[in-house]
Amino acid sequence: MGHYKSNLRDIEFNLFEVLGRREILGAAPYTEMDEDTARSILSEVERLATEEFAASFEDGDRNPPVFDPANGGSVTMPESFKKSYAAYARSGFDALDLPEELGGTRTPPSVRWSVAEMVLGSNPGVHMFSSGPAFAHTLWALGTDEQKGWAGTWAERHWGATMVLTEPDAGSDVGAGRTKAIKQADGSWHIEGVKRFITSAEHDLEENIIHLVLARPEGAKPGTKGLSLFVVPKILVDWETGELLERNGVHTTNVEHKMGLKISTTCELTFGEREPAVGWLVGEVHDGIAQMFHVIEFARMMVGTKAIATLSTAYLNALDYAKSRVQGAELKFMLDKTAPRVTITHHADVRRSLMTQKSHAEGMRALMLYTASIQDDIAIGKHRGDDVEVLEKVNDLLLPIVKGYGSEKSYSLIGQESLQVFGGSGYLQDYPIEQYVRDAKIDTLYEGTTAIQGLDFFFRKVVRDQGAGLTKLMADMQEFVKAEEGNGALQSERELLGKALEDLQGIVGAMVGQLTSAAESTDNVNKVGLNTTRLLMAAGDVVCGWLLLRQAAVALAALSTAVGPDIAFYEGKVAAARWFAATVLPLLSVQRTITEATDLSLMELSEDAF
Ligand code: ST9
Repeated sequence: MGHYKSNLRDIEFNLFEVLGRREILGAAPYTEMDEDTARSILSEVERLATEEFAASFEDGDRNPPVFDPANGGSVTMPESFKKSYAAYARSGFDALDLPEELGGTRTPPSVRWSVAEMVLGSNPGVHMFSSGPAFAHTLWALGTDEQKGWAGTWAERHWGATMVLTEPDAGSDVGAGRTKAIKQADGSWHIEGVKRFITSAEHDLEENIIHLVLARPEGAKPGTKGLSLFVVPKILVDWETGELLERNGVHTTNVEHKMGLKISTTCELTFGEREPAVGWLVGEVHDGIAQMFHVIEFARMMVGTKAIATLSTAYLNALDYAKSRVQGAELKFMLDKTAPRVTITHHADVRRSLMTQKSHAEGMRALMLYTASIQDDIAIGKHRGDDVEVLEKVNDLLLPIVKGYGSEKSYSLIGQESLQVFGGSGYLQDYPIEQYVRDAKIDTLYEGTTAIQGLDFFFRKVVRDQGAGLTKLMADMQEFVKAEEGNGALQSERELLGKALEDLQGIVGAMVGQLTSAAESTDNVNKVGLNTTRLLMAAGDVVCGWLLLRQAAVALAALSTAVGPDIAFYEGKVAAARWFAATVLPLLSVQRTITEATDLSLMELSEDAF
């Protein structure tokens, strides 16, 4: 048995019992995807994830890729991982993203992210190295007519891909990038500079890798708005015939040694040092940062999904262990040294821990799939010619929550709760949890740190969007608070949600006030900065609480006719929602008090006092 424990029952509950995805399957543009096809894809992915992808998870950590700087900066991947990767490529499920023009079957985002959850939970490297087709889709969407043809070749040949933003002195601050682009007489560009932390930039899984690179054309303005996006192949291509030509002047000059996620190569890329690194401007327009954000938005959703998937399998591993580990007597017999020893699921603190993990893992899966369902509705609405602006704002608002809240909560709960259930054994490599902890830490860092997600959430998704997404989401949550679904059984939980909503509004209101007061003294904007991460996490708690309670209402209704294992499943859904409402939502009022009381004393403290 591999390490990965899936929860397809819960994925299908989200899709078909809560989010009503049956209605959108078969609707244009997803005419090829009916419910049976979606269910059979999900069941086959679950099989692949638990068997073939999971098979190399541990080996990829213990025997990571080998970098050979002497051999032109080559990387040899472990044989075990090559098999897992090939199994995904063979399945064709890594190309579900693609339009028919690129050989795909249009699949709604909710189904695609359900697939992604299982692949990412089982072996994140398999998903990340397989991003080539999705990147080709980006070039197809943004490129010139000629470049759309390149995208076709790229997808068909299954070449690898990278997103190339970060530099040694330009991490969160992408606009500080110094990599140059110099225009050539034939219309191509020469790229010169060093990029760092580039995921999947070198491997021997595919014959070619296509880099999407942000660089600054000579004379362009500073900051992100002066950056343009270039397509730079590792090996140059005759795009007419698809023939591979000579090596391009982009080389991997280092592969980092990391705490976790060791199977994923994190590379330094040097452009134009030995020979010219030739690139082409994507779409022949200088709109690099906006173009790159097509990829970044997708990647942020992916990172949140990876984190949530890891918490889910960590919880299910902890649950299995707790059901078989016998230790101590029940608390009520604590004074009787002869009392029977019991499995640790009988201990109150273990139950607290397990339900904390379950409610967060399932709440955040609900958050991820709800976000994906909004993406379904946007795509279908656009296809019909409907106005989808508000839906787009809701999706924009939810993305930093999926990424920032999803990664922070998952990492801390895997370390604090899942591992802890195993006692000292959790610290050993005999169980997968210590690797989960190491592999999941990166999720709070790459694709924009949690601090960046918090800034994005408040300044861009709330203030700049004039609350459009937030107002819609708040209204939907308010409607649930006032509704009578669940036959009154969830009355006190609805009240707790209503109070948490008020507190969330209070936090936003306080921060808007702090921002407004920056007109009198610009320093006051730091009061906002002291609270952006707090707001992001508070918003995550409220949205997850709402979605769990929606699920509980569905589960309560289903319980009247449920039979067999469904009874425990639905009871578990109701219990998780009640637990979250009772133990997490009340904490919002403390966060509100802290936000309202924020002053500038921390900012005024001298550096020496830290
Ligand atoms: C990395 C790799 O970490 C990690 C693993 C990768 C895994 C690979 C696999 C991924 C698969 C992907 C497949 C792709 C498939 C796609 C298919 C789709 C067809 N939303 O606020 P301003 C734009 S890589 C949208 O002034 P600053 C916008 O254009 C490294 N757009 O920013 C805006 O203009 P306007 C990751 C946004 O102060 C412009 O930027 N690194 C958003 O100049 C300027 O905005 C990072 O993530 C947004 N949320 O710069 C960087 N935000 O305002 C983190 C901005 O006119 N740093 N734009 O609309 C940041 O995000 C900073 O906030 C900053 C600030 C750089 C944007």
